Amino acid sequence: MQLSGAQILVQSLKAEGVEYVFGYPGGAVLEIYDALFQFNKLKHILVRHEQAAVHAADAYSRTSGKVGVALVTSGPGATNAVTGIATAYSDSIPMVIITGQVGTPAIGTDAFQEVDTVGITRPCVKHNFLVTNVNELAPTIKKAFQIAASGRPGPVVVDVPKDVTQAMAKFSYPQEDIFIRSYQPVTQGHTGQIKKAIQILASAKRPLVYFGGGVVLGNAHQELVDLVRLTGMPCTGTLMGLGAYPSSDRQYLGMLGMHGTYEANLAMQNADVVLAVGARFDDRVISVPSKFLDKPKKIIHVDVDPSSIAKRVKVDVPIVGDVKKVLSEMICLWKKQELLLNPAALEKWWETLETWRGRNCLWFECEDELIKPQYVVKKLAEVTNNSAIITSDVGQHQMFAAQYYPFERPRQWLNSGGLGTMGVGLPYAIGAKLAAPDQDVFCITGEGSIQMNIQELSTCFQYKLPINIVTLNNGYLGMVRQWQELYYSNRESETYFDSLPDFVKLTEAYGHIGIRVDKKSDVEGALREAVKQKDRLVFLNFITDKKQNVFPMVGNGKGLDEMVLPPHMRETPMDSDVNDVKDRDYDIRSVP
Ligand SMILES: Cc1cc2nc3c(=O)[nH]c(=O)nc-3n(C[C@H](O)[C@H](O)[C@H](O)COP(=O)(O)OP(=O)(O)OC[C@H]3O[C@@H](n4cnc5c(N)ncnc54)[C@H](O)[C@@H]3O)c2cc1C
Ligand SMILES: Cc1ncc(C[n+]2csc(CCOP(=O)(O)OP(=O)(O)O)c2C)c(N)n1
Ligand SMILES: [Mg+2]
Repeated sequence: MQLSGAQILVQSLKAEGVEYVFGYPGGAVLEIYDALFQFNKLKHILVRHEQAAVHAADAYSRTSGKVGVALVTSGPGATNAVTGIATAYSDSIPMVIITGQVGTPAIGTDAFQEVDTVGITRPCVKHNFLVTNVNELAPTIKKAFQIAASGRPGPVVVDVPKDVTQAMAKFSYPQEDIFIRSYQPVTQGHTGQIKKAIQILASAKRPLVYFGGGVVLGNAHQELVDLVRLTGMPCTGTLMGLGAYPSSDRQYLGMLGMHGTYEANLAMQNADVVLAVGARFDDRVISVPSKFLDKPKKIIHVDVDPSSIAKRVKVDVPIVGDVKKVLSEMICLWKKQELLLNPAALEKWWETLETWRGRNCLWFECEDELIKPQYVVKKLAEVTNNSAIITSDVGQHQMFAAQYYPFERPRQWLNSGGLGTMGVGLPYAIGAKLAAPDQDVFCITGEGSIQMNIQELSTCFQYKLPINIVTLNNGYLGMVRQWQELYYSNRESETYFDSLPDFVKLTEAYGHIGIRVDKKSDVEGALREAVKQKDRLVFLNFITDKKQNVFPMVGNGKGLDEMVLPPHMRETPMDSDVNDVKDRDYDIRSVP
C-alpha cells in the first residue's frame, strides 16, 4: 500500500511502540500533524514552547526507560528545541527528535523558516539524519531508535523536509535491527579484565564503589546492590546516580562531589581501590584530577562508552561494556572464587567512615519560623514516604533536593546534571507524570528556574496533570549568589529579583491551586494538602531564608578533602586521617 511520507513517519513511530509524542506544529510539519490527526493512535501532547516538548519527552524517557519522542517544526521550532536536545545529550538520554525542514529544492536558498538543523545540532546529538528520499524514511526512523537506545544512549535528530512528508511510497517497517557497519557498541566486558578487576578489588584495604547515571540508564541497580552487599564495601553515587542504590542503606555514604557529603568525599579521596561503574569522573565530582590522585589509588572503570574511560583520570583496569552484564559477571566470579575482602582492613575502613559520618555534615540550624529550604525537602520526604518522583530545576534547590530527599529507587530523581539547564523542572514533571500516572510527582524548583518554562502550567491544565510544584523562593538566583558571596566578596551582581510575580494568582490564572507559605509551622500542612489534591495541580510558594548556602562545598580548583564545611563543623578541623590496618595478612587467591 502506498502511504505519504507523513503517514509512514507516524506508522513507523507506532511500530516502535511510541505512546506519546511531545510537540508543537508549524508549516513544515503540517503533513505530519495531519497524519497524526487522521491516524489518531498516537497521543500527542501540545506544549507551549518547543524547549518544553523536548524536556518533557526526555523526562518520559528518564521515567519509563523508553525512548522519548518530540516533534517540532523547522526554523524557530528546531532552534527552540536545541536546549532540550543538548540537555538530553549531556545526560545520555535516549530520544528521537523529529524536526520539520523546508522542501528539498528550497534547502540552501534562505527559505522561510529554514535553518541548518543538522549542522546546528551536530555537536549535541548522538547522531542526526536528513532524510531526502521518502523510501529512506522508515529505515531511518528504525536506525534512529536503534542508535538512541543502544550503547551509550543519547538523542538522535531526524530532519524531514516537507516534500518528503508529501511524497508517496510503499510502507514496510523493518522487523529486525538494521546492521550499521560504523556503529557496533561493545556491551560484553572483557572477561580477562573483569578477572583482573576483582582480584584488585579483593586485595583492597579501603575499597569504594563509585556509581553514576550509567547504572540507572543500564537498569543495573539490582546488580549494584548485590555486589555492594556481597562484598561489604561502601558505596557513593553521583547526582545522576541517585536512587540506583537505596539511600537509606548503611553501606551508602551519600552523594559525592562539589556538594557531596563529608564522608563520601573523604572516602573517594582516601580509597585505595575505586570501582567506577557508569560514572564519568566529572569535574563536579572529582574536581581537579591531579588533586584527586594525590593519594595513590587503583581505578577500575566500567563504561559502555570507551571514550568516557581515561578521559579525565588514568585508569588501571578499563572495562568497556554494559554495566549490567559486567556487574553480573563480577558477582559470579567473586562467588565462584570465594573471594573475601580482608575483614580486619574492612572493619578499620568502616570505623573511619563511621567517624566521618558521625560528624553529621547535613545538619542545619532550624530554630525559628524562618523556612529553611532543607527543612521543606526533609518534610516533603516525610510526607511522601521517600517515594515520590522528584524533578528539579537548577540551583541551590536542586542541591538541597539531592542532599535531603532519600531516593530509594532508580528513575525516581530527574534533573539536568550535565548541562545544568534551568527550566527543566516543570516539563520534566509533565513527562514523568505521563510516564507514571499513578505516582506522586513533585517538582522542586526556584523562583528563577520556574519562570523559564512557567507557560507549561497551561499544558498541565489542558491534560489535567495533577503534579505538585514546590518553589523554594529565596528571591535570588541563589546558587550564583552563593558563589558571589564566597568568591566575589559578596558583590551581588544581578542576582536579586526586584520584582517577582504573585505566584498564587499566576497559578490560579492557569486554572490551578496556588498556596503561599511563609512560616515553618505551615510547611507540613501545605505539603499534605498538595498530596491530598489528587486531581489538581498545586503550586506551593515557600518563602525561604534568602541567604542559605549549600554545604559542604568543594570550591573550584580544590580537592575533595578541601571542602568548605557547614558552619556547625567549622570548629573542629577536617579529619581526613585514615585509621588503617598496617599489614595485610590475607592472601587472595590467584585468578586463573
Ligand atoms: C548546580 C550543579 C551542581 C552539581 N553538583 C554535583 C555534585 O556535587 N556531585 C555530582 O555527582 N554531580 C554534580 N552535578 C552534576 C554533574 O555536573 C554531572 O552531571 C554528574 O556528576 C555526572 O554524573 P555521572 O558521572 O554519573 O555521569 P552521567 O552523565 O550520568 O553519565 C553516565 C556514564 O555512564 C555511561 N553509561 C551509560 N549507560 C551505560 C551502560 N548501560 N553501561 C555502562 N555505562 C553506561 C556513560 O557512557 C557515561 O559515561 C552538579 C550539577 C549541577 C547543575
Ligand atoms: C538556562 C540557564 N541560565 C543560567 C544558568 C546559571 N545558573 C545556575 S543556578 C542559577 C540560579 C537559579 O536560581 P533559582 O532557580 O531561583 O534557584 P536557587 O539557586 O535560588 O535555589 C543560575 C542563574 C543556568 N544554569 N541555566
Ligand atoms: Mg532562587
